[in-house]
Amino acid sequence: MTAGETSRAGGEVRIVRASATFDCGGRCPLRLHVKDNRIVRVEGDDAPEPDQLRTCLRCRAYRQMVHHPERLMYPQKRIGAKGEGKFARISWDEALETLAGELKRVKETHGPESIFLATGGGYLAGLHNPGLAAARLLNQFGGFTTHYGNISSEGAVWASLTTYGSVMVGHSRDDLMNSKLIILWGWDPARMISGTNTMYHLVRAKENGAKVISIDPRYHDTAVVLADEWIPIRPGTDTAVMAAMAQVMIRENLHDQAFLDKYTVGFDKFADYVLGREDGLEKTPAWAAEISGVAAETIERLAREYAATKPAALMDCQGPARSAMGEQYNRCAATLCAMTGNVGRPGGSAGGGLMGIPVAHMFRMPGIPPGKNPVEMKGPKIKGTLDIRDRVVMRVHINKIFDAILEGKKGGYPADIKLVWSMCNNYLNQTGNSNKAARALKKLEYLAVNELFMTPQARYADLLLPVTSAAERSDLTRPWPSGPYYIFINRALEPLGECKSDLDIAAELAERLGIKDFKPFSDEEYLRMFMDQDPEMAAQIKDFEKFKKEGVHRVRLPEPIVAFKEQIDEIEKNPFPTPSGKIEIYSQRVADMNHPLCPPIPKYMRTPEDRFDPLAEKYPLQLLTPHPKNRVHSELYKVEWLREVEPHRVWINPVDAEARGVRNGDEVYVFNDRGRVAITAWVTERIIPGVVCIFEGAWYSPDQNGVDRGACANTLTNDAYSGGGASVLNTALVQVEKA
Ligand SMILES: Nc1nc2c(c(=O)[nH]1)N[C@H]1C(S)=C(S)[C@@H](COP(=O)(O)OP(=O)(O)OC[C@H]3O[C@@H](n4cnc5c(=O)[nH]c(N)nc54)[C@H](O)[C@@H]3O)O[C@H]1N2
Ligand SMILES: Nc1nc2c(c(=O)[nH]1)N[C@H]1C(S)=C(S)[C@@H](COP(=O)(O)OP(=O)(O)OC[C@H]3O[C@@H](n4cnc5c(=O)[nH]c(N)nc54)[C@H](O)[C@@H]3O)O[C@H]1N2
Ligand SMILES: [Mo]
Repeated sequence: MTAGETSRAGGEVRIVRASATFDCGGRCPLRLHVKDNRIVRVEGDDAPEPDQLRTCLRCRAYRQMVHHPERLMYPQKRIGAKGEGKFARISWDEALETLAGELKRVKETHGPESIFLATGGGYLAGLHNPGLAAARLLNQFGGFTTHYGNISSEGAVWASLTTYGSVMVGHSRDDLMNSKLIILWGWDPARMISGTNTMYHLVRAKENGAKVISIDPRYHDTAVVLADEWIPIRPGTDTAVMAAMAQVMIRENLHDQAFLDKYTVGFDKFADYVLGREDGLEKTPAWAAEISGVAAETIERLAREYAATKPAALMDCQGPARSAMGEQYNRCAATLCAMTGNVGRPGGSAGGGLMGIPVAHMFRMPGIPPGKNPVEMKGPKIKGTLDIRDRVVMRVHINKIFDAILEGKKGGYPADIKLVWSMCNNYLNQTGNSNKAARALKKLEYLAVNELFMTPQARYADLLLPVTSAAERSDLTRPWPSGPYYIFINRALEPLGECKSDLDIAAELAERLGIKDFKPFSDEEYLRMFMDQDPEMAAQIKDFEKFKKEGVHRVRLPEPIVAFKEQIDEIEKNPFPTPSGKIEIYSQRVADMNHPLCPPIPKYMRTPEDRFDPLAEKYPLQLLTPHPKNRVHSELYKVEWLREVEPHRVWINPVDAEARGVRNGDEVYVFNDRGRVAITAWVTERIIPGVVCIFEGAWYSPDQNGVDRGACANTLTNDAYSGGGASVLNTALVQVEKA
């Protein structure tokens, strides 16, 4: 059907070019068929090969989310106990008056630092970006406290900055066609999206003859589809295996010494560690086998194959790095990429775990800048990620938000938090230790939540403000830095119910707080301005109306983008953005930090709640909590079509299941000292013995006995962070028993 045609049921159907704004790494161009202010059908990109950006399963179910019967449609205030979920409808007038009053009260009684702004990645577009709007409002109001640290990837960010001085360490995905060997090291892009067409390019690379090896505790979907070999590994032990691969390469002289001499510093110190000259312990394959469960012969073979096959792409990512020593895995992966001379080469890779392409400045999110935060301007400056410990002074680590609410200044946090204004996140559900988070939310004086759904966090609110979905707004967006394309979201629907965008909520609140001219322009005027003022976008997109009509602007790349190609082609002219100008296998900056958990060269180190922790006697299983294919974190949880895709289950190996009398489909408890979840068991050899897996994002839903019937992974995880700032969401010991 094309625009203007009549549908079978009669009535005009419009086709609107738009996109969802999820935090998934991709961005599907969508054609929304709209009739009577309802999306009646969703179609994807209609560009021919090879341009077509393939639509994901989540976007195909988009209309069930937008029109879900449980969408919040009007403002509400709490009438029951905190967390009980009892609310009464109120007017926008009352809602905004109350929130304005609470903000003033808390600022006057406790100071602006007692106001905490909790934002997240739920809406990744520029104009209506909730965090930007609220930060701008609160800055003008007197300031606020907030969090620092990327919950997704702080380990990888730290590793990339340490090693390369840049976070743009990826290649455009079409460059996979140039690889002869692709190692998926903790990377499963069939499920998570590292750029909309990543799987398409991986399949083409495979057809082109590339060998694909997957190293993961799970035999995941990408491995099922593509891998020639699956190398199962125990969680948190990748760095040991990588160090042993380096040992094999050095012993057999397989590494690229000329490359190391020219482009890196500190390889000798890493070699001292690997060969045991530093600590008397040689990092042999036998040593790594004992730790990781990967056979010594496999490690040797892998080292030889990776060193000999050129070019080869070692693709490490962020999942294994979201753990107690996570950054070491990305640091060591980058070191192997340098040892094999694969950095800056087509078909190679730089490691570092982030995969952002170095033209990402083209894909900066346009938006209204939030200005300066008076609360932060008072205190010590927040420095770069490398100085992570100093940053704690004025902000709260993202995995410590709830601990900060509970402990306040006495606990070493920058403020006694009294009021939280939350939007675009569901951190009760999505950061470590949900039971503790629930206690913290009960302790608050006031919690206001802008939301589309009654999420677990929204249940604890004193005030609920209903927000529009991306289908109800016009905006500009783009994928994560993997592109390369821009998207114009045309508004498909009039706002449903009484919903408003966060920007419009902030603007109305501004009036009540005496802040003038908060949103002087219309949406359309703003979007035009963003495009004109962004030099890269203005250079790309000449015709605003055409872009709007087509909904997508594809950036033509003359050739695949390769991170650090300039440096490798001509290091004299183009040094790496590190202090030494080279790839820092040894980092003096890290050495100067003198942090016991941040060695200046990558190292395997033991951690709390690893397999050797005495706690393993009580809780012998390691818990993995990867991202769900049928949701984006906790978003889309209510969508029935997507629930059918994959029931929420705990993966458990037959060896572990039998030892506990558990059969496939049984109800089980998974538990540790932090909490207990009830969930169905999936007994499968797709996960190794000693490890269980619960996908993150299922909604926390404790019963009267404190058993989480929703089986949220974070009921079991820890609210700690690593030396480099990674949230330790993949380091938790648990036990399983039949329910
Ligand atoms: N469908 C969907 N896509 C998403 C998201 C989503 O929620 N849903 N979320 C998006 C976001 S915000 C992010 S940050 C990215 C996250 O993307 P990633 O960080 O890549 O994803 P994860 O699912 O956490 O983990 C990736 C893989 O690491 C493996 N793994 C875990 N621990 C270890 C280990 O110690 N060693 C090894 N070798 N492997 C290990 C897991 O089994 C999993 O297969 O995904 C994005 N894409
Ligand atoms: N155990 C475990 N936990 C994890 C992870 C893991 O690997 N394991 N991964 C972590 C990662 S990488 C991430 S990025 C985080 C994600 O953590 P969150 O950002 O908290 O996750 P979401 O579930 O995406 O929550 C986004 C919320 O924003 C709402 N929303 C959407 N659009 C809008 C809007 O326009 N305005 C407002 N006000 N709200 C909106 C959605 O309804 C949803 O409730 O989760 C982390 N949690
Ligand atoms: Mo993330």
